[in-house]
Amino acid sequence: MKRTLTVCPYCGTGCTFYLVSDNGRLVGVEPSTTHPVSRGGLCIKGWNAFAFVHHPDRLTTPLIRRDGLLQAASWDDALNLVVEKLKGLQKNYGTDAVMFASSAKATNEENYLLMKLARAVFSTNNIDHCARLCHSSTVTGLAETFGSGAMTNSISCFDQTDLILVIGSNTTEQHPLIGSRILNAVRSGTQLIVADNRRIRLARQADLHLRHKNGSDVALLHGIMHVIIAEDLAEEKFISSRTENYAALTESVAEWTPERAATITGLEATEIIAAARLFASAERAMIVYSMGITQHSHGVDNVRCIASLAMLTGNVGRPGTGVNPLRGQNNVQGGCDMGALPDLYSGYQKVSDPQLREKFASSWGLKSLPATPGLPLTRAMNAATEGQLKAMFIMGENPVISDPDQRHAVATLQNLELLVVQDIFLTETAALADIVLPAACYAEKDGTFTSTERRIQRLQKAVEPPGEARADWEIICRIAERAGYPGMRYSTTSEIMEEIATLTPIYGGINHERLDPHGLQWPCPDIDHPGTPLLHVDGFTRGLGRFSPVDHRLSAEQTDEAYPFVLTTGRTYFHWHTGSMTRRTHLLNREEPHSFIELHPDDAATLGVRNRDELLVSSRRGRLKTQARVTEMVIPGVVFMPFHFAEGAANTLTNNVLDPESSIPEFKVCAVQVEKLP
Ligand SMILES: Nc1nc2c(c(=O)[nH]1)N[C@H]1C(S)=C(S)[C@@H](COP(=O)(O)OP(=O)(O)OC[C@H]3O[C@@H](n4cnc5c(=O)[nH]c(N)nc54)[C@H](O)[C@@H]3O)O[C@H]1N2
Ligand SMILES: Nc1nc2c(c(=O)[nH]1)N[C@H]1C(S)=C(S)[C@@H](COP(=O)(O)OP(=O)(O)OC[C@H]3O[C@@H](n4cnc5c(=O)[nH]c(N)nc54)[C@H](O)[C@@H]3O)O[C@H]1N2
Ligand code: SF4
Ligand SMILES: [Mo]
Repeated sequence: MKRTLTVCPYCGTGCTFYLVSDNGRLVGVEPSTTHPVSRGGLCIKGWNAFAFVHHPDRLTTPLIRRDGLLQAASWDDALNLVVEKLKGLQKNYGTDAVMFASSAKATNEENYLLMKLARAVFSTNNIDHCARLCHSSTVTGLAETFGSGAMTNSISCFDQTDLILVIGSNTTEQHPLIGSRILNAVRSGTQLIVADNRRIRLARQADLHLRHKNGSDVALLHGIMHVIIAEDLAEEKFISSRTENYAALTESVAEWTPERAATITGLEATEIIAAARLFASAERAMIVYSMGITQHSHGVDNVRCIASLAMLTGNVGRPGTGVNPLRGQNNVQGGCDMGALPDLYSGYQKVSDPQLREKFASSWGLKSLPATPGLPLTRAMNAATEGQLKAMFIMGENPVISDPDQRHAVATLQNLELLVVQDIFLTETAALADIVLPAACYAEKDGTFTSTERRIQRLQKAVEPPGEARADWEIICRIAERAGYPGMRYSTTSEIMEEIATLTPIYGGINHERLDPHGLQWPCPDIDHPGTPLLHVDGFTRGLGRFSPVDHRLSAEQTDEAYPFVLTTGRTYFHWHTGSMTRRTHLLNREEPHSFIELHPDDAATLGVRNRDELLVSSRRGRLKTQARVTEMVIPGVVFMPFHFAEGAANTLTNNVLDPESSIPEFKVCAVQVEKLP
């Protein structure tokens, strides 16, 4: 038996484990007892992370659509066709007629290379990835207020805090090993406020559970800040020495009495007052948030309010404090760090800055690089519908199931003149492609992932990829080669990391050797730097922290007679997003085999619905059949669906309306009708 230490391919918590293999086949997983985050534990997805790797559905050869059918092809034919078609479309319609979608499942090295391929070889800034659907509101909101969009503190801080506010994060299910840290902290006396109207596991342990209406976080946070200021609980010293624009904040929350906030949130004014007093009384308070905050048409405003609350109470820059957006995918932090974003190179260096363009161009052996920022992924989908975008190269994403408004997403992808999908399985998206490229999965390659606490860690190859599947980085390099670009020849991923380090100040001191055994946290500017567990200690990345006041806006779609329920969507413990991996993992799929919808017992009674009844759910965009789960997890008037299931796909219902600043879709609120099927 061989044991290979590597990083979990599921969530951004960043647990490491040993893949156990026997004769080239994976047979199990063993946790790492010394790792600072997993500490000998794993969640059920981690324990089962070997199971999909040898699944018979794995893609083993390139496929080209001929006579309407995807047929096996050689790598040479497939890659020649990719390059020929992309270049041809660019010749006819301009370089920005193509879009690259990178992958938070792929390594840092691979994300860096795909962004280099887009910019250096295909001369477009049209590159983005699923962070657009996820924490783009964070990247925008925290860059403005703090100067850096990442989690300010470290996971170990949960052991050193007095109070944790969990707002819009189902931590025990979605970041299980962080969730169990929070539960441990609560057991040893840390106070817990949960602001989420679902009765999630953490809510049952909370000192205060705020079940406010979906989409009302700005009102809630305004009400809380109003009370803190009115009752003189603000941290004046921190505000005067470390921040700017405070007067504007006080003005913007002046009218947000708890009574006014109560009418919008559906809470009692006393609950808002209690939350404010509890939060402000803590010596060290941590804020944890995730999709309940970001996935709104006012997601950036939500993030701004969270940043303001932390600064107002002096909770930034010390252990056990901070603003902690939990990043979702195993390497979505890395995808952002590597510049798989339309306006930024690696290390958040702006494409619009001529000096930075010059730096990247000269390192990449080019005279110039494109200057105008590219399209965010969600806007690219719209541009494709309208015909401005002609081709998409999608590496490791499955938008048919994960994008809002499925009918729109499918029509868009079908409207393209060229769709290339590079995945490990023939997903619903790959099934629509003109060319499919088979990729190696995490267990079959090396490189690095960056976890939510900015910890860059090494994955190591445990087994060979199936058939002719190749690591994403090798495929990207071969495409560059065929396109006639000589600057992408690497024999190892560590050579790629050396290049990243020279161009990316926050990764300046990173090389593969230094990452053993437990990785390093960026910023790590030089080779002697020990890494940075805590951001904004003496000053904010941008200098002074900026209070950014916001106006209150309702969610784009409100309920009415035809669509009387609020639908909110999210996840379950057992499945991963579009299910490509977890639905092919027997033990996980057995636990949660069907699409379902959570419905409050009062609503069920009104509709005459019993547990497990088949329901028809419809919105202005589409309809689906699913199974009722009658439960007090949700409040009356709100229904919840996970989006993991292709049959009964929640995204047939969701609303493709975007936050104007971050371009994130409003996955957390739309209006639906629920009916019992005869
Ligand atoms: N098992 C599993 N784990 C995962 C994933 C997975 O698919 N499966 N995905 C990963 C990824 S990429 C991500 S981004 C994270 C997401 O992790 P989370 O954000 O924790 O997960 P969600 O279920 O999307 O939403 C969390 C909570 O937001 C609440 N919510 C909805 N609307 C509102 C609102 O208006 N205000 C507030 N305050 N709360 C609201 C919901 O009730 C829900 O409990 O999970 C990661 N971990
Ligand atoms: N309704 C609703 N929709 C949502 C959300 C929501 O809360 N509600 N959340 C949104 C969020 S936060 C996110 S992050 C997105 C996620 O959306 P996606 O990123 O589209 O979802 P995944 O299923 O994680 O897709 C990852 C793909 O990568 C493939 N893959 C795995 N490993 C590799 C590899 O090494 N190489 C390659 N090339 N491919 C690989 C998998 O097979 C899979 O097809 O969904 C969004 N959609
Ligand atoms: S908590 Fe996240 S990283 Fe850890 S084992 Fe579970 S899915 Fe993997
Ligand atoms: Mo995500």
